[in-house]
Amino acid sequence: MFKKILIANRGEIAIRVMRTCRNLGIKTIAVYSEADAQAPHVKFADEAYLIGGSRVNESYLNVEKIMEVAKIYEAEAIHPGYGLLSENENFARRCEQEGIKFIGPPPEVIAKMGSKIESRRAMKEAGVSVVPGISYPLKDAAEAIKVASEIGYPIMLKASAGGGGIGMQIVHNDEALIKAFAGNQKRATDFFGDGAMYVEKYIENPRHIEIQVLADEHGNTVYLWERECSIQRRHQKVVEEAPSPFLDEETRRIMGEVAVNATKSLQYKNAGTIEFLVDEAKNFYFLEMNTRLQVEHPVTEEITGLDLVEEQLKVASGQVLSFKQEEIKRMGHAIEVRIYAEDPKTFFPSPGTINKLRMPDGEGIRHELAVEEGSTVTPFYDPMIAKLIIHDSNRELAIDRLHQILNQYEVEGIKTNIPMLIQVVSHPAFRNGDTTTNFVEKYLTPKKVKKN
Ligand code: MV4
Repeated sequence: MFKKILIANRGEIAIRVMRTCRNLGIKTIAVYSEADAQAPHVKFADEAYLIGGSRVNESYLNVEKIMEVAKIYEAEAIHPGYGLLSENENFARRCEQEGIKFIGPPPEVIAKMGSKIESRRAMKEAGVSVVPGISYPLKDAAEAIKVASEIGYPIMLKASAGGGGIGMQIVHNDEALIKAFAGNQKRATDFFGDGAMYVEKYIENPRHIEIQVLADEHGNTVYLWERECSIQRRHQKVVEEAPSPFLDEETRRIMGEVAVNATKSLQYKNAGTIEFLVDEAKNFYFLEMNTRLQVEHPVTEEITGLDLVEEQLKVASGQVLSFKQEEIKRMGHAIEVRIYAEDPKTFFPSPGTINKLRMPDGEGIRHELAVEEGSTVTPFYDPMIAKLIIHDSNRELAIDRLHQILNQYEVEGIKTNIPMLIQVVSHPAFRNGDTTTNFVEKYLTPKKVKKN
């Protein structure tokens, strides 16, 4: 096992990774920006080094500076957390070249999964069902129209380098497709430096269900059940839970086995997630593979009793997976909500100083905090300030507890999305498991009322 690692991240995930390191006796190096001089992750680490200005390009994305710190202070490995450099193949390769272990999959796999077209092709080859569509870049709008006529409208025009809903459009007819083509290509080029696009059949009312996989460096791969993350707002996840209230045992097992086979065929290593769209008839289609530890990993930890960061560290240091598929537990139900510093009316970030932060503790209640009382939320970074994870013996009880605890949260100085979270978890549709990707639109968006 490693003796000392660097955590190339900030906020709750940096602290989360360091907590496991501390349990395992691994020394931690934090890096931080000027804005983060007083941040909790800096205080929590064994050593911490300033790497640049407040903007991420000057600090948390500053590869040269991070590598310099890693080498001088003798980090054996780097954990990238999520976001930032976590899915940057060049960073992973650079670590490899410097003889520092990147805690994640090999750079070639990161690159392949970063291209939606290539990942579709790889998954198809591995026998995974993908959404009907094409797995090569479109030449022009005329070709797009030809493909659309074959698969039938509505379709989705997607950027191969896309993410977070950018470079993605639903299209209902030829005329709209001609319009969408040029605009979407420009957007993709502006955002990702890559205008390559492809077409998929549009799946209506889908659920987003993802399978957690874990692979060691000796060919052993397992799946750690699923997470359902269908409830999102503008491609930002709001609620994540495990198990999915929608899946039956048979579909669950098949999805897990498909995910493991795909992971093996990619020669994937470390923790990863295979995302599926699941339609109303429970057909599932590969969507994307995330080559990192995800924000919502705690719900998987709660139901399996595993520590995913510990497993990542073990396999990255060359250890063999210590359990078999049949030994993986599935206990009760876990739900995570993300607490953001945002104005509940406008949904814009709400920067400021957190004067008060109180929340109940207890059995089955887990907080992953990015801040503490007195912390300042700045406009430089993601405004997520905490995650609340509830684990109970079944979904009904977990929802009841979650509702109660959200009501007891006391946050002063900034606005938060807690009112919106309470609306979701107290909604009868949520309790009924009607957790499709349209949830927020369908149940929480106020309808315009006509006045007489
Ligand atoms: C889709 C889809 C329906 N059909 N693809 C959204 C983010 C990006 N990663 C893929 N997304 C979608 N792709 C086809 N062919 C619907 C979505 C989608 C969605 C997916 C998962 C969770 C929430 C979503 C909200 C809107 C649209």
